[in-house]
Amino acid sequence: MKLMVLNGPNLNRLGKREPHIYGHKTLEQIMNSLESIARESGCEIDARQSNHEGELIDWIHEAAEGYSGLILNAGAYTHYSYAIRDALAGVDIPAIEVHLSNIYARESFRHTSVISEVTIGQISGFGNIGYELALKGLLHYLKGEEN
Ligand code: CA2
Repeated sequence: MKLMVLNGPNLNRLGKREPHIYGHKTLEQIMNSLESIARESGCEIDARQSNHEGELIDWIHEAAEGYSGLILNAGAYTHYSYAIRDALAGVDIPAIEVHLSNIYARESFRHTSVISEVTIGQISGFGNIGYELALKGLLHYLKGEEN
């Protein structure tokens, strides 16, 4: 089983600035550890990052062809990108939204996610562990397990 993990704008700066908000680990470290956890569960992770909305949209379309699910931290696009929302709505694979920080405990413009309605769930505020929680939730969903 292949899963795509997408990270949006500025997340390539993780671990370099604002560690009090986003932690000390780099995106590469977080994705490497997610990949090994995924491997233990018998699935493959394809992790990508882009600062460009259109590229993220192209990758969402690509995920629909040959990937079983999607984990997405859309960064600030979360709060206003109807284009990313439409892309998610237009594909048939399940997506989980991740945020390192608790977006509801921050500035009011971060309290809105325009993509959560088209995801199966959202994880916010657990730092880098949020990606592992999303992986667990996505695998649970894909296996069709009961609660
Ligand atoms: O909490 C999250 O994961 C966010 O998606 C991160 C976005 C932010 O716009 C969302 O509201 C919440 C921003 C990521 C910026 O990451 C940086 C990391 C280090 C230095 C500068 C930016």
